Amino acid sequence: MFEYREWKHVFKLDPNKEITPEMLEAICESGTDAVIVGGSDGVTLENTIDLLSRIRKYTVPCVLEVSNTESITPGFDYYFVPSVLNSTNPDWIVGLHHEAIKEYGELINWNELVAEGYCIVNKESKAAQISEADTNLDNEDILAYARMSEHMFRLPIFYLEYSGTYGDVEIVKDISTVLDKTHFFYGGGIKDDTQAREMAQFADTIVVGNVIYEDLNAAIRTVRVVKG
Ligand code: 1GP
Repeated sequence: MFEYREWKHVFKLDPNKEITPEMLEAICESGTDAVIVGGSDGVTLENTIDLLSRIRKYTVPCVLEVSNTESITPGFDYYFVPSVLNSTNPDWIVGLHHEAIKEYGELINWNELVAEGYCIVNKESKAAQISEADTNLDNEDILAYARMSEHMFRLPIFYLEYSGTYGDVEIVKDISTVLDKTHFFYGGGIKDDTQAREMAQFADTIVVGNVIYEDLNAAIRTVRVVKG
């Protein structure tokens, strides 16, 4: 049931970005462990359903990373729900979640829902700006969020989000030493196989996003180095 714990490599596709059928086929047939559908802005019910139905031609597991309630639709294998632990606005930690559960709580299949403790560290990223994240963090601050995820809230996933920029491998290494039961996702700025290999040494799962749209072949190569 919690097969995501076995994933080493995932691609993240943004429903708000164009992708040709050929590119999508290359991604879905690449040998990656899963495809996450998610983005920071412009995610609608329409573009989410469109991307889901196109991905469903392939056997790769498919996850919706929920960024707003309007675009939630049945048919995904999992629903990853981020809670931005370093947000300064409670809406992004529990507020929007509370509203959604108040309205749809009866309908939610809790077995498909996986909470992610997000720590967004790239100040320039859209994700940081939208969620009003406090990115003025040193390594001890980040480690405290990782420990909080595992020991205090017992979250299934801790996600270190560098979205758009390549992160600091030392902090990724340190996080890996404090997480045991909580699964560790790293995402941000992976553009080639060397970077994929470097982060995959320490993160349980690496997430590859933007480079798909910039250099598809480089994106595909990140699968091979991680999956062998
Ligand atoms: C974004 O963590 C993912 O949510 C991946 O980041 O787009 O920078 O690869 P990139």
